[in-house]
Amino acid sequence: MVAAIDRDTKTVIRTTCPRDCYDACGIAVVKRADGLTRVLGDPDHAVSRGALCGKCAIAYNGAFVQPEARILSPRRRIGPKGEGRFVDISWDEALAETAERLQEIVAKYGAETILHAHYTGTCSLLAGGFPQRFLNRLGAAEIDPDSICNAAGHAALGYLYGTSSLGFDPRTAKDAACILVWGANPSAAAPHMHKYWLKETPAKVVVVDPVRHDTAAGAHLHLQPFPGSDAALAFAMLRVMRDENLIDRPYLAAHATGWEEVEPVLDRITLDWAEAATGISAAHIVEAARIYGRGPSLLWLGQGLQRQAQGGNIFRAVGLLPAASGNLGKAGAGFCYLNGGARKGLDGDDVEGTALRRNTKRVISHMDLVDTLSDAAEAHGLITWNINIAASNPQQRALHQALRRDDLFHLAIDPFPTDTVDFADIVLPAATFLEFDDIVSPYFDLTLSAQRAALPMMGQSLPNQEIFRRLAKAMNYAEPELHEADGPILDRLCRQAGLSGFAELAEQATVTLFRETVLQFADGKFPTESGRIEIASAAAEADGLPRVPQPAIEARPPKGWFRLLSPASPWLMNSSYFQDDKIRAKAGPEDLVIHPADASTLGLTTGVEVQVKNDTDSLTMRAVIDDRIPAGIVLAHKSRWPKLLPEHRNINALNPGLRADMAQSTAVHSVLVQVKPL
Ligand SMILES: Nc1nc2c(c(=O)[nH]1)N[C@H]1C(S)=C(S)[C@@H](COP(=O)(O)OP(=O)(O)OC[C@H]3O[C@@H](n4cnc5c(=O)[nH]c(N)nc54)[C@H](O)[C@@H]3O)O[C@H]1N2
Ligand SMILES: Nc1nc2c(c(=O)[nH]1)N[C@H]1C(S)=C(S)[C@@H](COP(=O)(O)OP(=O)(O)OC[C@H]3O[C@@H](n4cnc5c(=O)[nH]c(N)nc54)[C@H](O)[C@@H]3O)O[C@H]1N2
Ligand code: SF4
Ligand SMILES: [Mo]
Repeated sequence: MVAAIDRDTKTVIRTTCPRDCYDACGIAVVKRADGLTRVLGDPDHAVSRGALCGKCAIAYNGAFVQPEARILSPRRRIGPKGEGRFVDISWDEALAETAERLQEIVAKYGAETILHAHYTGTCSLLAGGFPQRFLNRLGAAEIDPDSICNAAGHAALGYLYGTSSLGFDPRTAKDAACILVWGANPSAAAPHMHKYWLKETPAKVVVVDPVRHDTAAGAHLHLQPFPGSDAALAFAMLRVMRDENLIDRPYLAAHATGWEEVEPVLDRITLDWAEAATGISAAHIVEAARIYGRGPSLLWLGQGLQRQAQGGNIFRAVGLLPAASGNLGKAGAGFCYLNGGARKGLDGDDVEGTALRRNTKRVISHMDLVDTLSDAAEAHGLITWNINIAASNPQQRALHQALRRDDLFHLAIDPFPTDTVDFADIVLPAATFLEFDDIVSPYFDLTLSAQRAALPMMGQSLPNQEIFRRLAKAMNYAEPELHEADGPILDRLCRQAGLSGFAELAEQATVTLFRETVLQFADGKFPTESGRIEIASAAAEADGLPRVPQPAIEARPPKGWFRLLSPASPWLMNSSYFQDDKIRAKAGPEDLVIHPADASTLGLTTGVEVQVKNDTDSLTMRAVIDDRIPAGIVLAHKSRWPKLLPEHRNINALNPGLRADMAQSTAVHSVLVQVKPL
């Protein structure tokens, strides 16, 4: 095993990357005879094949293992909020002080005035889930995690298919004639799927994305819609498919309800209209519809696609394609938003202690975080863990202002001194994934992987789950679930997935849970109210939404305005890794990509500084003139650390907190800005 690594290798520990990433790479932590440790891709892992992505290859051998980059001890704030001045204190002091402050808030104002925000810091099952046991018992109000990322898409697929987390099995790509990647950028967000999965399939790859990113550039066909116009494209493709007899009427009759309410709409759809609405040529629309409609076809539903003002409707419209063409329930067919743990048998409610939940009423969208936090009556406490809201969230300037409230008790838990940490009253040092055992359930493929303790915990840091066990003790909570050790939970999870226990998973590093390729919805059953695909949805209607998806498009920006897209950077994981010097060198200055036609109107050349502004804020950025985006759009990458930027704010300063049409979810890709030379 791992013989290829190095002759001087002393020991190799096989573990797994737990980032919020489709790939879930196998990792080999190699301890060499000369005492050096390297964190490398596991050559025996089917996805990573011996190499991590560029960002993790740097950060896991950089900031993650550098004591000077980490928080090594509990801390108490001594300076004004936001300045990041702290003194080290002991665990006992930190826990006692935290418990006292939380108890006081519970007694005076109620536990629901303690907000807690968490998300993608680590997606391993214990470090990502176990803290919820404590927070459920406490009765804190959760800031809905998915509302900053993908909640609109979940809601839309919920109406249509009854689930958003039973995706296709990627192994069926060998049987596909087409893979349609719609609003995702695998070349940045799933680099190994880009490099291997999409290259090794016999299928034609079709990409729908306003940006000609590397996956789009390498595709058989790339359609470049204007953002927010994808529902028009989906309806135009359905129209072509109908005209060419590619609608699978027997499949619809057997498995769907409401097609008859969509079909008359197709009569009004013309290619001329779709061309004008989307900016895509009629010839390309026809070609895409033919390739997809003939199938068998896989549809990868990206998260960028639904971060729009009409993102939910767009998802319902694009989600019609598999149903209408019968691209479900057979080899080489299906769609994937993500694959949840439940389909692998994992009991998330057990890990998260859902039964302990005391506050069932108050869930707050990230889009309402600033308003809630700014109101002294609404929020008395804030617990941030696995998240860097000061970098990732909208309304950045107002959020930082709200975080400065002296009457807000803020506990932050992170391995690194982020902008969010700088606002906290008490900081607790989290260990990283390299330092404790856990389980990773990849959200693209149907495997399960072990995360192993490969290095000692740095300083006094502890895994999230141990931190929350200690908090439970400090609060005198007696429920045994709050004190359950890791071992039994890890074993239980493994047994739920059909293994004998964690030892078996650790031994194998990654386990393929289903021997045969799983066919999505092979039984023709859908977990909707009717058990069928609900093209016409009473549930949507009851929520004040149209019964059926609409061929609607967002208005183009007014003259002088641009649509700002700010998707994932290949060099960052959300805001993570920006503190690493080598990563910052790779990521370069804060660039704003502008189309040559717009640049010429504005008199801009590459390298000049521009002011990017709207009613929410303004930023200074460096113009890069490039035609990988259509005119009318500007492109920047999300989430650098504000405090490491000259203006102490990042691209999220420009997001007013726009929301999609479903689930109070973010519409970050609908933000409009003006651009001027400085
Ligand atoms: N402009 C713009 N903004 C966006 C987006 C966009 O497309 N455009 N995308 C949005 C999306 S999709 C998302 S998901 C959010 C993500 O936003 P966040 O969830 O805030 O992601 P990160 O910024 O990586 O912050 C995760 C934090 O967890 C910490 N961490 C890592 N491991 C551990 C651990 O084991 N324990 C603890 N306690 N902490 C740990 C990391 O150090 C880091 O500070 O950002 C959103 N922001
Ligand atoms: N390197 C890296 N990888 C990551 C992350 C990261 O920050 N960095 N973040 C992780 C997280 S939290 C998430 S949620 C995933 C997200 O990964 P993806 O699902 O790939 O989502 P994004 O990168 O946000 O955006 C994907 C694409 O959506 C496109 N897009 C924007 N608006 C529209 C539109 O109106 N129509 C269409 N068709 N396309 C549109 C953008 O141009 C972009 O290329 O990636 C994960 N992986
Ligand atoms: S972030 Fe993704 S691509 Fe990079 S090492 Fe982790 S799993 Fe692999
Ligand atoms: Mo995300």
